[in-house]
Amino acid sequence: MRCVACGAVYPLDPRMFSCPRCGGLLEVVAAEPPGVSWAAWKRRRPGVWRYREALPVPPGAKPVTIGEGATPLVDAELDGVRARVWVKFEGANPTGSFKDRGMTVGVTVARHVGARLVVAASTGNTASALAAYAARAGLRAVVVLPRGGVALGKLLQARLHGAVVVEVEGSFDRAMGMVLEAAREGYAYPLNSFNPIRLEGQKTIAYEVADDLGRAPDYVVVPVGNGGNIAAIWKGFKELHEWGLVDRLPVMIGVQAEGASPLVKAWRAGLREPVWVDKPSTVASAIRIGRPVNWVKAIKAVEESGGVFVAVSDEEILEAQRILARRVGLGVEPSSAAALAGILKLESEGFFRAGEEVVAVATGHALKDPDAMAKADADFRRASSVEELKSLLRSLAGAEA
Ligand code: AN7
Repeated sequence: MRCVACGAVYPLDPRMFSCPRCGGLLEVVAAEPPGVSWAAWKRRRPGVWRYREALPVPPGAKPVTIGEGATPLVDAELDGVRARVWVKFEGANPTGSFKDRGMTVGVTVARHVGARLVVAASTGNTASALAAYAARAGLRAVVVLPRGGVALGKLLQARLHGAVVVEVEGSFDRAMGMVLEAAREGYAYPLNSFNPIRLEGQKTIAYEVADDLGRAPDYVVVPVGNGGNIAAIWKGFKELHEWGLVDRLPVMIGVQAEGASPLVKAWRAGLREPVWVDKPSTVASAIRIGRPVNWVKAIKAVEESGGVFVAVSDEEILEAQRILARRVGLGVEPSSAAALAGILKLESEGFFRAGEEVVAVATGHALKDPDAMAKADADFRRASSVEELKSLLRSLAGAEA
């Protein structure tokens, strides 16, 4: 493990969550797996564990898996957009978000090192993923959530899988602060993204995109909350590049909602540290985060790759959600739609060249957030007889013609 702040290097320790020397964030340094090639990997079933040599899992550990990863990479075929937009639909994971990739690895390691009780603060998706993987592993899960700040589907999912759900007053950032302190004092094994082992699972988004396309795309666009995912994906591409499995690197673009955009604010001001947002506010509740714990890694990913951070409004997010639902056929939650909103904004500024390949990481499923769907459109028709139904069908067929 290496400290991203001071560079100190340590042996892999799944119970070390910050640098003992300076308190900085740690990352796992993955050695080149011997004998690895696309051909060898492609002989295995697709999914996170196809790439197991590149994951920090001890040989004796039995994977806690529910079939995560292997999500579709969909050609969006968007008219009027010069770039070629692909959507990596992470909503197709077992609990409906990319968090499953991190949890399959994180919970596997937690169980292997003897953890009985696991904990995470969450805006919702981490909570539902942790709940499901802990259930699968036979561990007790506690999730700490901002009261009133979590989409209904995620909240109930966490309970469905049997996690203890703790609601706290205030924002996600307060919940995260509480979990950090309790975890540091050893009360439970934490599976938030300050745990670098979880992020190792999430880097497989990069592996799968390269596996499917046969190359790295020009750009990868990621909605950013805590900043763990964009850092994990960048790390994944860098490893593939180091190991000769892709011949170039993509440019990473981080998208935040205007009302919760500490990293965009910093970026615009030319700072390389975030400008904390005390009361983050956006329709995209998953990324309603004002103090991203992985800010160092997220800024590094964007900077090293030559990318940018962009902010999008709630209206732009909901419009992108509508486009994905009604033109592409993909139902994504608002936070995920932020990726396409960012692409459309950059496209309107002439950012992309014709034919450039852009992958939008659609992080979570629309079903997670029924209230957002209701707000987007809850216009229902009624028919009290078959005659009324026929008349409606006639008028619709007429409108078609
Ligand atoms: C759908 O579940 O932070 O930048 O606690 O659920 O790695 O934080 C969720 C984050 C994007 C941002 N899209 O990823 C949580 C949580 C969706 C998300 C993000 C989240 P990071």
